[in-house]
Order: sequence, then C-alpha cells, then structure tokens
Amino acid sequence: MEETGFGLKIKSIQEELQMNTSEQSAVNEAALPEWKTVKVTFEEGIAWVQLNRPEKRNAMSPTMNQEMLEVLETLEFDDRAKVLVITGAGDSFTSGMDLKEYFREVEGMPPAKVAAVRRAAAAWQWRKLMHYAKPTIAMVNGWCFGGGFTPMIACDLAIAADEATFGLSEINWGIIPAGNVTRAVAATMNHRDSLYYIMTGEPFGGIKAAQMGLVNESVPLTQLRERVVNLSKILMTKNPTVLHLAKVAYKNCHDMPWDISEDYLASKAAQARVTDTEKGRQKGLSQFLDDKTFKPGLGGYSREAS
Ligand code: ACO
Ligand code: V55
Repeated sequence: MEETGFGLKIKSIQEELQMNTSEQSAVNEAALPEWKTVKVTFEEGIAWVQLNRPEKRNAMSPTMNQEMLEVLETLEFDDRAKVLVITGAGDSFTSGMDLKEYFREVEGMPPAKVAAVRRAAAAWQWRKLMHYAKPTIAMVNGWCFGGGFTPMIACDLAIAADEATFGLSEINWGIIPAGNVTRAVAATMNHRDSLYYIMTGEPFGGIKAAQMGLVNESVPLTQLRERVVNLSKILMTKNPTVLHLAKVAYKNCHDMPWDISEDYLASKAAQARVTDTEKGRQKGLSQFLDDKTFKPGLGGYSREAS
C-alpha cells in the first residue's frame, strides 16, 4: 500500500493511542505516593483506605486532612479502586479532630492560615466524599468521635462493629460540634437522638448506631471485614455510571421541593442514558422483555451479555 501522508498520519495516531494506553496502565499499576498518615491497599477492586495514626487513635491532623484529599483525588483515577472503604488502623476508626495539631497549635496562626486548615478538613471530609465518583463505605472498626462523624456520614454506606464506640464528645471538652458535624448528624439521626447525643456527649456502641440509622448495620468485629467485602462485591456488580448518578441524585434531591426534584431527576435520568457507555437500560429492557433471562425485581441484568 502506498505510503500517503494521510496513511502516515493515521499510523502515528495509532502509535500514539497505543502509547497512551500503555502509559495509562503504567499509571494505574504504579506504586502510590508515600503518605505518612494514610495507608492505601488494593484487593479485588476494593481500595482499603486506612486512617493510619494508630498511636494517636487516628486523630485527624492537618497533615492527614491534606493527605486524605490527595488520596481521594488519586483513587478517583485509579482503576484498581472500584469501591472505597474508609477505615482506621488499629483499634480506632478515628478519635476525631486532633486536639493538639488541629486545634491548639492552629489557634495562634493568622486567620487566613486557620481558614486554610479548616478548609482542608472540609475538602475531603464531605465536599469530596459526599458525591465521590465511586461507591464509598465507612467501616467503623472502633473509636469514632466528633469530627469523625463527618466523613463517616459522607460515605454512602456505613457498617460498624458492635464493639465500636461513637460519641459527639465536643460538649465534653467545651465546644459545639462544628466542621459540619452537626449538619451531618441532622442528615442521618432523628431530632431526639441528635439532641440527646449532642447535649450529653454520651458514648454509644455500634448496635445503638445501627438502631438509630446512623450506620446501616452493626456486626461483631470478627465479621466486620467479611461483611464489608461482601457489600463491596454487590456494589461492584452494578453499572458504575448509573450507580454514581443514582447516589448523587438521592443526595441532591433530599432537600429539594418536589416540583424542582421531579425536573432534576428527569434530567439526571436523561444524563444516565447519554453517559452510560454500557447502555444498561437497553440491556436491562431486552434481557427482561425479549430474552426473559432475568427478573429486575430479583437481581441485576447481565452486564457481560449483549
Ligand atoms: N487528638 C489528639 N490526640 C489524641 C486524640 C485526639 N482526638 N485522641 C487520642 N489522642 C492521643 C492521646 O493524646 C494519646 O497521645 P500520647 O500517647 O502522646 O499521650 C494517644 O492518642 C492515645 O490516647 P489515649 O487517650 O491514651 O487512648 P485510649 O485508648 O485510652 O482512649 C479515646 C481512646 C477514648 C479515643 C481517647 O483518646 C479520647 O477520648 N480521645 C479524644 C476523643 C475526642 O473527644 N475527640 C475529639 C472529638 S471533637 C472533634 O473532633 C472536633
Ligand atoms: C469540629 C470539626 C471541625 C472543625 C470544628 O466538632 C469542629 C468538630 C472538621 O472540622 O473545624
């Protein structure tokens, strides 16, 4: 075949595409950056994100807040992470904000610096986490106090150990639950329970957290990991595009008037049809109506079959 200028151009684009593909997979298999206060490991589609200062009960320091934002931004583009599980190293989920590094040591700083430290906490704890592109599960393995409620609640789902201990301990040391802790509590716990725990600072366990709907479930610590792996596997069978839109739609429409919400949800449904590259809706309809190979009421369509 004649080597036209056009042919050469096509070849070089193909080469470029191949190069990009291999570069891309190189990125995805690359070792992660070294984080001092967070540990990330991959296992069968799950990214285990461990708050990792066990000697300080995983208290959230300014460094950890900065690193957690980087972790979330990194994992967003890493194919090894299909589901994120946020948990804590050792016997704690997190003891909340670091009273030394996040409060005392920041007190004397200029207001702009204080604001930057507060902003970095909010950046990952709810701004980034709330509408995260991938499903998120908080695995509450132990202590969960104060500021720890915000990321725990911002995760889509939460599973606790019966042995875990929760508490809105702010009142116990003379502050109100800020950093959007109170807002997160108001989104998940009822009026009486919220005020009871905000005002008493009384600790409570995983079983109580599940009874109040603060977490989805509580299981014995020995079964916690297995339950979270099983839940992650269920989420991994779903269409990721639709899964993301479904959770964002739920979280956004929660506080909308009904007429605005109806219109918003119609737009989101249309968005799903446009952006869903695996065309789940079409597959689902034809596998049920034509092939009769599944029943949507009882499980998901086959994402592999055409
Ligand atoms: N901030 C800073 N340091 C902390 C925090 C915290 N939130 N939590 C624990 N640590 C440190 C301790 O100071 C101690 O440090 P040291 O070894 O250098 O002395 C170390 O972690 C171990 O803590 P202990 O208290 O010895 O651990 P123990 O297992 O006995 O108790 C518990 C754990 C119950 C979590 C206890 O540490 C505690 O009450 N921590 C504070 C919980 C809290 O109220 N957090 C703030 C919520 S409000 C907010 O987040 C805005
Ligand atoms: C708290 C948490 C904050 C904050 C102020 O109540 C108070 C806990 C997450 O940040 O800035």
